[in-house]
Amino acid sequence: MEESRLPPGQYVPRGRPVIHYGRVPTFRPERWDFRVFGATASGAEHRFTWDEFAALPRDTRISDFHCVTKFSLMANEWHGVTPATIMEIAPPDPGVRHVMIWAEYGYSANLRLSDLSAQDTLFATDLDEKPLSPDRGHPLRLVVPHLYAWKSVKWVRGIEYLLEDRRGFWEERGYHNIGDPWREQRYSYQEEQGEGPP
Ligand SMILES: Nc1nc2c(c(=O)[nH]1)N[C@H]1C(S)=C(S)[C@@H](COP(=O)(O)O)O[C@H]1N2
Ligand SMILES: [Mo]
Repeated sequence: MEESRLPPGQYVPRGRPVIHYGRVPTFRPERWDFRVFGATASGAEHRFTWDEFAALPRDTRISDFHCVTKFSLMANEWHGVTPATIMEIAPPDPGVRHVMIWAEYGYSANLRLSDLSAQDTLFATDLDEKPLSPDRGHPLRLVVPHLYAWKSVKWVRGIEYLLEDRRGFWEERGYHNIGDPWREQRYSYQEEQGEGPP
């Protein structure tokens, strides 16, 4: 049932809001790359060109997502590349527990490695059987449905493997380091011991 699928304090709006900070970037395939860097297992950075990324195997995930401003978008069909596929090609050092997801213009969001490798998390190229529109993150966005949607980074360009947790763009500006909507982890003042960087 719809209600049991809605985290506390959330509502389903009319229409499908688009929300982000700053401008919509222009996609230039010849300049685009996806970098996996930081504490990789090999110590080297792995770089995918757009053609390489587009040739990776695909999966589909159906999920809801929840913005901290309280609207939720239900039953989105995302199609794209699983983090597991990328992590097989460019694995993290065994000491890695956190990642920073990087996007155009320096937008970022930090995640626990376990959130990145969760079953429902996907690097999406398509929404509801169509390529992402520019304002929804074309050509690639991360979708982390089990965390507030600021973690679902649009126009994503890379993963940085971290040996120590660090706050991303909104996490530095007063939002919760973890952001679990089922526990209403909206703001950093709610963080308990161990939920934020040391
Ligand atoms: N690069 C980038 N990704 C972003 C944002 C942003 O400002 N920049 N905003 C986030 C927020 S707060 C939300 S609610 C969702 C909104 O996704 P939508 O526009 O597809 O609804 O994108 C997230 N991803
Ligand atoms: Mo949001």
